[in-house]
Amino acid sequence: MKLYDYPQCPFGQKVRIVLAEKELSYELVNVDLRRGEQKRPEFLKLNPFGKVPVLVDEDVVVYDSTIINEYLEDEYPHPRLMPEDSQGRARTRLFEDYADLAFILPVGVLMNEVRKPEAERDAERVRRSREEIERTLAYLNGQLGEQPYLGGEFSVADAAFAPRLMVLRAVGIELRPQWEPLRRWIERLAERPSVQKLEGLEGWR
Ligand SMILES: N[C@@H](CCC(=O)N[C@@H](CS)C(=O)NCC(=O)O)C(=O)O
Repeated sequence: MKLYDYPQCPFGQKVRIVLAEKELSYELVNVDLRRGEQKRPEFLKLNPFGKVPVLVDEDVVVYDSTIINEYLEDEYPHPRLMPEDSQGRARTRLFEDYADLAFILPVGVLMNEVRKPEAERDAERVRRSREEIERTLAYLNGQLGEQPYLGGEFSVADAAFAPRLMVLRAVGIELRPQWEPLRRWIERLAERPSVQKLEGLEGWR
């Protein structure tokens, strides 16, 4: 298997967690986004959107992190990273979609702002992304309750949140004292070898 990816891409990180959890070996092909390699004709043949990650498994080409993770689950079902019942599967898919849209994106916006010298930051963008992240965290805290992971057992939904949960402190988001289930979940995720070996978080953890 080959994974076309970029170390700092949180969508690629979702897929790398799932590959590690399933103990699948693969060749990592670095697509340098800074040099626009994702828009070269040979890469566009793999993914017409010109984005990483892309997985090539023999003659199967799959792009989009959520669809890649579903393919991996279908093709390599052990260990299971999705519930078997349709209700649980729908819930897992909803959480994964929520991670992509309501968490990965605003944390990315905040990371871009925090990287800039303070005088150059867009205060309104910082305020809006912080607000969205905190709303998401409060919701997740409520959803977790006493469960160790989002759907009870570790799943692709936890894998989707994990990379960006690892950088919260570095972007200045503090967990509220009443978010105890959330804090315990983040600690549990940080202990998983699949999360510990993630590349692209250097300087942020
Ligand atoms: N929905 C896609 C999003 C992938 C994505 O946005 N990848 C970014 C890097 S993190 C990318 O390749 N950007 C390059 C570009 O848009 O030119 C997924 O889940 O895989």
